[in-house]
Amino acid sequence: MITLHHCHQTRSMRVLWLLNELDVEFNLRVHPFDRSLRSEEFLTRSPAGRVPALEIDGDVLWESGAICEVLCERFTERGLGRIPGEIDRPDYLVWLHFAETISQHTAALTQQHIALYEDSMRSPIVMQLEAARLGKCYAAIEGRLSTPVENRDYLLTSGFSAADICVGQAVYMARHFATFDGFPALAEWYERITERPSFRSALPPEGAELLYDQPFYPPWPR
Ligand SMILES: N[C@@H](CCC(=O)N[C@@H](CS)C(=O)NCC(=O)O)C(=O)O
Repeated sequence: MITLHHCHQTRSMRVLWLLNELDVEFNLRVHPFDRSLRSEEFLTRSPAGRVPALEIDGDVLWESGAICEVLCERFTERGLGRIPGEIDRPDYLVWLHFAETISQHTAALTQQHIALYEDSMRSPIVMQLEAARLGKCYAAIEGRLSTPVENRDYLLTSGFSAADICVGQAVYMARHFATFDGFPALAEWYERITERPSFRSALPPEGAELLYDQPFYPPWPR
């Protein structure tokens, strides 16, 4: 049996979205996003105390990009990965891992806006810089989606893949700090992929404790 260790609205959501999309059986263990991720028990699953962690075939994996690659190679029926030799394989790897480039800026902004609880701890310069860097990531996605290729509805020419899931989920988190203004292709693509039932099922259920309790955090000081 597969068990996903998950916190709502975090990077583990991309693994949850992928598992939903692959339509495989799994257990979901939802953890609070707090110090309990540093407990001795949790550290046996994820040595830096991070989510996601995935128990599969007697192994425990961490790192969302690696987990997504492994799952796509293990469950090939839905064609969400691209194996060595396939034409889109290099682009698949590039975009799947670009999710982390986006997420590191979102993580910094989440720390600045949410985790640091006293205004004296916050840095308006870091906030502005990190939001601007998210804008550069959006520009990269916009450029990719605007490249004149027939049927460029998704990041890969060959169609929807785990790369859309990983980048899409990273954008789901990033949009709390950077709007889609000026990025029409990104906005259309985001709407297209988040209409999927598998994404909807990966959202926090009604009443769940949220990491982001407002849709957008404007630059500080507000
Ligand atoms: N590169 C890792 C990053 C994992 C990570 O930092 N996850 C965050 C949630 S988005 C986390 O668990 N943070 C807990 C903490 O920093 O205490 C991945 O993609 O899995």
